[in-house]
Amino acid sequence: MIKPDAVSAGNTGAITKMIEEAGFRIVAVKKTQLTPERAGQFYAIHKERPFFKDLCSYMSSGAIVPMILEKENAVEDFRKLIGATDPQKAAPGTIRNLFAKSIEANAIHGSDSDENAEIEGSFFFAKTECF
Ligand code: FUP
Repeated sequence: MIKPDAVSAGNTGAITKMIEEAGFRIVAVKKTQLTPERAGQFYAIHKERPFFKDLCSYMSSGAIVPMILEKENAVEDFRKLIGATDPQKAAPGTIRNLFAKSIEANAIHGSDSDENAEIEGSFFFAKTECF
């Protein structure tokens, strides 16, 4: 999911190009916006964390671009491509190193397991929207 800071900065195209050049196939993609409630559902795992409320208001502050991606070893390879959560710690050349503004507005989200990729994919897309 390309997050509001990166979409509003006009970086959707540049980030999508990096994703495709890294060998990922885009199975589904759209532009949409979350309500604070839906952002809270997406990040429910963090609901007890001090940053949860700010995260929900940030994640619903503008358009996002969720995608379903396909590749061998996709979860691990995508986490490498996007870099560490905190852009200050993200390796040079990673998406977060190049485009993130802060630990909260960190440009992009990637699923952390195959199981969560299934759950997060169906959060945004019906099976009939996947190619
Ligand atoms: P990641 O899997 O890299 O997206 O990172 P986490 O699941 O740990 O965190 C999810 C989101 O919570 C981050 F993308 C941004 C936000 N976050 C904060 O705003 N502050 C923090 O200290 C940690 C995470």
